Amino acid sequence: MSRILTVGAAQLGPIQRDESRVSAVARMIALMRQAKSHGCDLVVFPEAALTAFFPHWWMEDEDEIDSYFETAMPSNETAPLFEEAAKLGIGFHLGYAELAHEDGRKRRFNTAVLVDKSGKIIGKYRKIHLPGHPDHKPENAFQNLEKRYFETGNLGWPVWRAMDANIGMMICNDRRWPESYRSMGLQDVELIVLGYNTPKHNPPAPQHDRLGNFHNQLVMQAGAYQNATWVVGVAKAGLEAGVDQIGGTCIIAPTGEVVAQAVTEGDELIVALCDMDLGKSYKNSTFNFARHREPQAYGLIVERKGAVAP
Ligand code: CDT
Repeated sequence: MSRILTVGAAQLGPIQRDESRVSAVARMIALMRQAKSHGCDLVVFPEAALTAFFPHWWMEDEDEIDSYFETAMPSNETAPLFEEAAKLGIGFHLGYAELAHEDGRKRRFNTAVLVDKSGKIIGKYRKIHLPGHPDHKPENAFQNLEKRYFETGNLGWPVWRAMDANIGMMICNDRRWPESYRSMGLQDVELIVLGYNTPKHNPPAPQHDRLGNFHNQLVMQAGAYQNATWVVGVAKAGLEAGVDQIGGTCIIAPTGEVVAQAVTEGDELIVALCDMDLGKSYKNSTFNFARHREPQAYGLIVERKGAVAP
């Protein structure tokens, strides 16, 4: 008996600075209904899916910064998404900026939740690999201020048993790092879901610009194959608040092959029937970790942060 999870990847086009959360949620509800009509069990939305991607501009006013964050999930504005999910009987993954009060202080994280078919949050992940810089760089066409607006995630990479599958999450820049996938691979992950906001232009290294879509697929295909897991990567795409972002939302099998891919830079749903047992032959052979990994030789990976030349 195969375990088929029908997964929808719900790419969003741009959300402009003046677009309300209510409007963004309405767009996601439309995609969720479309996903249900295609028989989806789970629909995956992008990173920070409720607003324009505000790390692209400099802000100093605390209240203005906080206005992009959620203090509750669900909130008044996002509750309709949870209610619709419960009504339709469909799970979802949603990325958002989280303002928490922990350890006696205000903390900000780039967060995603996994919600089951009853509309209940069953998993939370906080982004670990924050790209960019904490300081203002007015010489750049736009900012990449995740290191200013977010703290490094403090929840690790848990894997949850949900919908008869082992499901994990990462967020955007995490997908470029093999450690993210392996941390979940070591928990027998079968499906990794993630959202991203990836500009076409990379101010510190414009020579990379022509490779944005290639690198997007390269890292997710490698992560899928090397850990024998499905990977679903979902973009917020198109020209948003002056920043042009890649699309390329895709669903990748444990074979490393792309099985579905978006063709626009707007709101677009793609769907795949994902057999959660497809990775088993890899996990039993080439990537039988228990038999073939050699952790005693991997010490540097956790001991050392930056590269040191010989
Ligand atoms: N949101 C996010 O993490 N974006 C980064 C920007 C590019 S840094 C090369 C990303 O990894 O796509």
